[in-house]
Amino acid sequence: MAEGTRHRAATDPVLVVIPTYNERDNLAPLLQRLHTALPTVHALVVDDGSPDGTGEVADKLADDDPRIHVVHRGGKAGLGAAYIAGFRWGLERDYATLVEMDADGSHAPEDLPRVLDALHGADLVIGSRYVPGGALVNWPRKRQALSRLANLYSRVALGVPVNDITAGFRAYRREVLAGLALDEIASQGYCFQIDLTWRTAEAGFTVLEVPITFTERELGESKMNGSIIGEAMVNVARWGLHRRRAQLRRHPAVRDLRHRLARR
Ligand SMILES: Nc1nc2c(ncn2[C@@H]2O[C@H](COP(=O)(O)OP(=O)(O)O)[C@@H](O)[C@H]2O)c(=O)[nH]1
Ligand SMILES: [Mg+2]
Repeated sequence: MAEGTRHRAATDPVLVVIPTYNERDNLAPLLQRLHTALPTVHALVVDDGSPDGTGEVADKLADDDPRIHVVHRGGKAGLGAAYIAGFRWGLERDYATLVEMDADGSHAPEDLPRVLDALHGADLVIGSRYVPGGALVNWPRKRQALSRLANLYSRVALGVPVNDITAGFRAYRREVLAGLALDEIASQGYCFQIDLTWRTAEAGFTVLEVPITFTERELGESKMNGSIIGEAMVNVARWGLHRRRAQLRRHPAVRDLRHRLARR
């Protein structure tokens, strides 16, 4: 299909997938803000059996509002697994656009209309902290440094020209996710965002970044930890090596050498 035709395809209806683990006090205000900004979008809360009762809060909200849906999963299995479950749920239904958004208020629903508008000219739109106009509010210095480093490391290893590859506020056209082998994606933590961005770009889809303001949560706790960072470092290095090896194999001098050796 021609680029232009594909990009004029409908982006409605929209499903906003919201993974939750212990976000009891954040969920209702967030959904309220979301539906004030965009009254027609649907939200899917994917809760991993939060001990604080977030799942029950979500069920109550869903009982009163047909735009809110809930998937309950057995136990904490990571952000990546929760998103994949949410994407599958959305792909089985007729949603044209699937959005990723945190439950803790870091991603402002008020920024989402701009993200969705940009999807008319792209296949994946990333709400980016690191393009002109993007901003960080109250994010600890340590987290900022880690995030910058993760982006630099990923860009060097993978060669994907994206400024905020770990960003978790994004909108995908359904064709992108339907075309990716979701079964193969094992990344659990923030590495999941890098993994999906890299696969999307490799598949030839258009990725666009629009500036957003990321605000640190006021309630509840972050689930970021050392093993999440370790997973990202190891996986990105592995993908980077695969990429370099494939590039090398395609190099004319290497191809020539392989032919000569094969003839011997
Ligand atoms: N379902 C589910 N959600 C998770 C899990 N880990 C994190 N989340 C959610 O993912 C979002 C981002 O996590 P957060 O802890 O705020 O990470 P941070 O913003 O990088 O500090 C929040 O909505 C969390 O509740 C998990 O294992 N399962
Ligand atoms: Mg957060």
